[in-house]
This record gives sequence, C-alpha cells and structure tokens, in this order.
Amino acid sequence: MRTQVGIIGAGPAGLLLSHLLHLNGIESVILEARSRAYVEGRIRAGVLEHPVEQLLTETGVGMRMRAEGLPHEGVILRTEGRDHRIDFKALTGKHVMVYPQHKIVQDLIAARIAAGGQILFEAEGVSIHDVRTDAPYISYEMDGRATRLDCAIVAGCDGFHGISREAIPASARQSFEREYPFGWLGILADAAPSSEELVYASHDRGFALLSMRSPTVSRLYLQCAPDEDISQWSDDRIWAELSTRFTRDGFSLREGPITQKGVTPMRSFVVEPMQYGRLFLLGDAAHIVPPTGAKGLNLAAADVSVLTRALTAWFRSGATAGLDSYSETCLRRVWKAQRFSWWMTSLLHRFSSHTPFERRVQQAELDAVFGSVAASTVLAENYVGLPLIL
Ligand code: RFL
Ligand code: PHB
Repeated sequence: MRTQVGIIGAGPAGLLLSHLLHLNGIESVILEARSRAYVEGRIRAGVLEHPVEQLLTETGVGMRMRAEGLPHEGVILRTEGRDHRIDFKALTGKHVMVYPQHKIVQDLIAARIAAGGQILFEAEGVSIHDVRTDAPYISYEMDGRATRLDCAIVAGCDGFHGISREAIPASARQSFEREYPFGWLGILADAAPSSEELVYASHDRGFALLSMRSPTVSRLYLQCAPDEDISQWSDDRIWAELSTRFTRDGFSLREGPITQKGVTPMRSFVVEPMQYGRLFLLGDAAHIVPPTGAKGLNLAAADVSVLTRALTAWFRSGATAGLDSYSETCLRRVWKAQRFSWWMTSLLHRFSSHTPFERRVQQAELDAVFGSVAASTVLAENYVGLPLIL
C-alpha cells in the first residue's frame, strides 16, 4: 500500500492531522494499535483552548462540540476556604471550551470515515524504516499478515508509550524530563457538577480539581502518591477527602455513583528535535505535561497545525522551509506550555519536601496572583491558549 503521509496512532494528534491534510488535498493512512471502540471510549482531557476550539469549528468538525460543549469564561482558584476567580473574558476577551477528548476522537473518526479516509485499527508490530531516505515505509501486521505502507512522510502520533520516538537514534535526540513526587487520583461520577466553573483547590492535605464532562457528569481529581494503591480508596473515602479539600463556606459537593477510577503519574517531558529525516513527532509522542494546566491535547493540535502548513507547502511546491523549521517552531510553543504547566503544578500542589519557608513562599505566590491583575492576566492568557503557531 502507498500513501503520501503514513500516520502512526489514532489519538487526537493522528486523527486531526489526517483530517487537516485531507482538507489540503493530501492523502494519509492511519495505523492504530487499538480497536475503534477502545480509542473512542478512552477518557482523558476535558479542556480545549480557544484557538483549538476555533480550529475544530473552522475545519468542519465542531458541530457536536458547539451543541454539547460548555464554554467557560473563568476558573476558580480556591485556597484556605477562599475563592479567587480568574476571569478569562475580562482579562483576555476569550473563553475555553469544556468538551471531552473521547468525543473529539469520535467526531474526527466519523469525519475521516465519511470522507473516505483510511484508519486501520488493531495494526500490530508497527515499525518505521528508512526515514533518512526519500522512500520511508512502515511495516505492520494486520490479521496475522505482514504488510507495508510506503509513504513520503511518517508522522509519529503514537503517544508517550509509542514506538516512533525510539525510531530516532539515541545519539540524535535529547530528552528533558521531570517526575513529580505525586500523582492524580481521578474519578468520573454520575453527579451534576458542584460548580459551574472548574475549581483548582490548594489545600494543606493536597491539591484537588473539580471538573466536568457534561451537566450530569463530574470529573474530579485528588493529589495522591504517584504509586497510590487505588484499592485503598473506597467511594466513601474519595468523597470525604474531596469534600475536605474543597471546603468553603456555603459550598457543598454533589455526590453520585463513581463510574471510573484511576491514578495518573505526573511528568514533564520533551524530546528534541521533533524531527529526524522524514519522521515527524507530534503530540504526546514528543512531549508530556502534567495535567494541571490542561495543555496536553492542545499542544498536540498546535503541532498538527505547524506540520499541516509545512506539508501543504512542500507537497504543492517542494518548499522545504516549513519542514526544516518544524521542530524549532513547535518547541517554542511546547516550552511555553511546559513552563506554564510546571508553574501551575508547583503553585497548587503540596510538596512533602517543602521546608516551612518554601511553603510560605508558595502561599505568598498564590496570594500574589490573587492580588494582581497583571499576574492574573498572565495566567489567563496561558490558560485560554497562545496562538497555535508562534
Ligand atoms: P494519544 O492520545 O496517547 O494517542 C496515541 C495513539 O497512538 C496509539 N499507539 C499506537 N498505534 C500504533 N502502533 C503503536 N505502536 C502505538 N502505540 C500507541 C495509541 O493507542 C493511541 O490511540 O496521544 P496524542 O494523539 O498525542 O494526544 C495527546 C492527548 O491524548 C494528551 O495530551 C491529553 O489527554 C492530556 N490531558 C489533557 N490535555 C488537555 O489538553 N486538557 C486536559 O484537560 C487534559 N487532561 C490529560 C488530562 C491526560 C490525562 N491522562 C490520563 C494522561 C487528564 C488526564 C488524567
Ligand atoms: C479534566 O477535565 O479532565 C481536566 C480539566 C482541567 C485540567 C486537567 C484535567 O487542568
């Protein structure tokens, strides 16, 4: 089989890339290790930056998002029982869109299939070859049969645990990494959200986040140990701990049946460069952020915008400038999002290593954000999203 762009991974990065390339007249084939039902049901991100919401709308895949998504004009930061609202609308004129990642994945798969796009699910043993030549190919097995996909470009969109990043020789890449000494215990509950806007709570017992998936489904997180044993957390214990961390006069947490529980470790990671010959890395394959800034999915969309522009120019006229600067262009935005995600994480979590002095400085930093329009504006600008191409 032959195509112009061979894409590995049908997450948001791979699907959006295939969709945007199609709109620009470029063919692609997606190879995905998992089943369609699995990728369509995977619960992950929930917050779309303003430029990403616009991109989905402008490219014709925003219908359900506009009908079912919840535009949010601010978030609440809660500490010591006090709320401080970051008013996105007033500070930036923009909002974010709360719309679940698995629905974006469903919407993109439907759009690709309707347009005759090829997504090969349950592809096994995917492996990348000859990316330093002008005839790269991807080998894989489908229904027990060895097959190859010849292409001009390979797009590695296979997430943090994929194989694409490793296809760059160790001597040609450098990794930057930070692991945090905590994780998030996340739940999905059939309960109406207890607040109209997201609440980021900094508490002596640890961070907690109140988010949502719809007017009847809440998504909540608790800071926990990175290797927390989920079996030690009964539903009652989770609700009691959430209730303590969200304490504020007049606030009560709405409870309901917990339908999903899981622990996510927290990590910052970047690989440089994001390109090797004809192989381009996008999204989580190239970078991971801790979820505190809600940036992961949005960064994937930004990489896709940069590569689409570069590939469109290259396939149309042979211009290589966009491809040559792909990594540098993406990394400029990636590092800004890394800084913001690291800062939000450092600001709001409880670090057991903190000395009493460091704890006081952390509390003062939060107070400094509350007390300054300038500082609140910096937070708001980063949260609603920088332009996709910087
Ligand atoms: P994905 O979504 O991991 O998709 C990669 C795809 O590649 C497939 N794959 C392979 N296919 C073929 N062969 C192989 N060898 C393969 N190896 C893997 C996988 O099956 C999968 O389908 O990466 P992508 O597309 O780069 O998208 C990135 C986002 O999924 C991720 O950044 C976000 O979910 C991060 N994230 C959040 N981002 C936000 O922007 N806002 C948020 O509010 C937000 N909250 C979150 C999050 C991530 C979380 N977790 C679970 C990590 C909250 C959480 C708890
Ligand atoms: C979510 O709804 O899953 C979510 C929202 C905001 C974050 C992280 C996760 O910062």
